[in-house]
Amino acid sequence: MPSAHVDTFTADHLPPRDQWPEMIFEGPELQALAAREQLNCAAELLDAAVARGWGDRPCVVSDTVRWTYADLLAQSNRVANVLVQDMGLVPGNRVLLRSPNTPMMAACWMGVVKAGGVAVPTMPLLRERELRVIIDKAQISHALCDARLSEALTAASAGTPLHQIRWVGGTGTDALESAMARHSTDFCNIDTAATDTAFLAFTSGTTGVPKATMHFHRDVMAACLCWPSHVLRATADDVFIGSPPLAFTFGLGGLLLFPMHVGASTVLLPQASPPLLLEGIRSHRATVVFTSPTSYRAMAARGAELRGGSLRHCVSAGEALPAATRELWRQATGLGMIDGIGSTELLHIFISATAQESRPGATGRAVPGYHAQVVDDAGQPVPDDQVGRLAVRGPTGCRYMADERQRQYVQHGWNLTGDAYWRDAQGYFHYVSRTDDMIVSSGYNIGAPEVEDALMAHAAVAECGVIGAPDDERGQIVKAYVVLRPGHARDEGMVQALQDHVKATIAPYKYPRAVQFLDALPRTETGKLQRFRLRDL
Ligand code: 3UK
Repeated sequence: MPSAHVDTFTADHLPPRDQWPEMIFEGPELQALAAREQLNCAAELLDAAVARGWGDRPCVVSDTVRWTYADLLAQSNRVANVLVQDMGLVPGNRVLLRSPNTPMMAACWMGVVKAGGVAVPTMPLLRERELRVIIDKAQISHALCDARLSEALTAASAGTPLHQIRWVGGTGTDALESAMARHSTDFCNIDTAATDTAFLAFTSGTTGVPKATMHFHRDVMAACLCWPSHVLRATADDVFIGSPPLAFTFGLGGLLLFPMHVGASTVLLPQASPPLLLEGIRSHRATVVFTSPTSYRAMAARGAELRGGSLRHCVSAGEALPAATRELWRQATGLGMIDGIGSTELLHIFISATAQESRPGATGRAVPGYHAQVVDDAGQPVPDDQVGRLAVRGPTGCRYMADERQRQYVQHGWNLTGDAYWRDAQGYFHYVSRTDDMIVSSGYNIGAPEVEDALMAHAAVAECGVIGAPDDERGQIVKAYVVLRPGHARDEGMVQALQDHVKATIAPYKYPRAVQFLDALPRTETGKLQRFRLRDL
């Protein structure tokens, strides 16, 4: 396939072919996709939408902006012209994007990809040090950055290849919008190969140097054809909203790619803490929401305000959805939930279930297009009901840019997500823990999330995190860190009550022998509990 990348950096840093996962394209749509040699996913999602007659439909919306598909196309084309004509972008160059979720960020993502650039979206909260690692690793030459976030990026770019920056909302000669105003709303898309890299997603890894996952133009379209078509089944009348940043593939898919694929609109909130997300759902009459289990738990307190409202689909991912949270949400709002496990490596969700087909305690079944199995340490499938390592393959998969850890994530052609799961006879996959979060106490295997789930069903518990703490006698003991709801005392009586509650809910040997109260739990920007930081306490 003729690559359009003049700058061959991403192609040069792909993992060796024999370390790629085996890719599967099942069914007529994915087969047709696999057969296409040239493909630009931004052209596919945007130019094609307007050509299809969706030009006047609302596309990206915020509290201050309401762009149709035609508007987003015009803005993206202007961004592409600025990149190519003013900033000297050559296809294959990496372009760092740094902004909260806004319509302009959507235009930047599309503009970069239309111009054959490789988008590298980054989380707004990253600091100079973290940005520098990304700039060095991806050899970033260009950046489009929200002017309010200029400080860390300016500092991080010193002495790196990053030499071209335009500021969104800036006022100087290097402001993006004033440059855009000087350019045409027409742009001739770069005819990239389906297997040219469209964007790099850095893992929200809790330890070690961040890894860059490489996603082709084809991968973007493959993701649109799987989970959204088979599980979410949204339509052009849907209004998407949610909290994950566009720099997190959960947010990129859920809040940009998937709504555009069906001609729907998406509400981009620069800040989406639980109260702001709840307000946004109400004021924009959103029908589809993407957020984390923790956020649903927090919103449930005011869930009555959403009852009988616009919401139809509530999607939870990023962390295991505790059965208690699903139930709390149903009681508060009357709404079911779609749980789904996805990963940065696989781009989006590969095991999931509709609200109707969900089973309490299970994530769901393999999404059509993906195959999943539970394997032992040698990669051999284990019988149903037995805990092992989750292995997945399908039309997307892990490609770490120049990273030895590729051999850990991909083995025997399967993606190993690092999760312990078991499958039941109906093909539902049940989450146990991260493989390295399994607690072994007196020879018993105990998954931390199962204990958290039990604790969370107690009325006094707002949030909790469970780890294995070293113990001379038992090897490890179950230790719980608990954030109490307001009005509950942090005393011995509460410790006893929580322990008794767990013993009465799950097998008594799983109860937390140690309980410590905290004001808040350590979390990543994507909302994941950082168990390693609990271990360090
Ligand atoms: C965990 C879950 C149980 C699991 C993601 C949807 O989370 C995403 O990507 P990350 O790379 O993390 C992947 C890991 O997170 N996980 C995610 N969802 C669930 N565990 N139940 C779930 N529903 O350990 C997985 O290996 O940050 C999620 C879509 C795109 C994503 N990138």
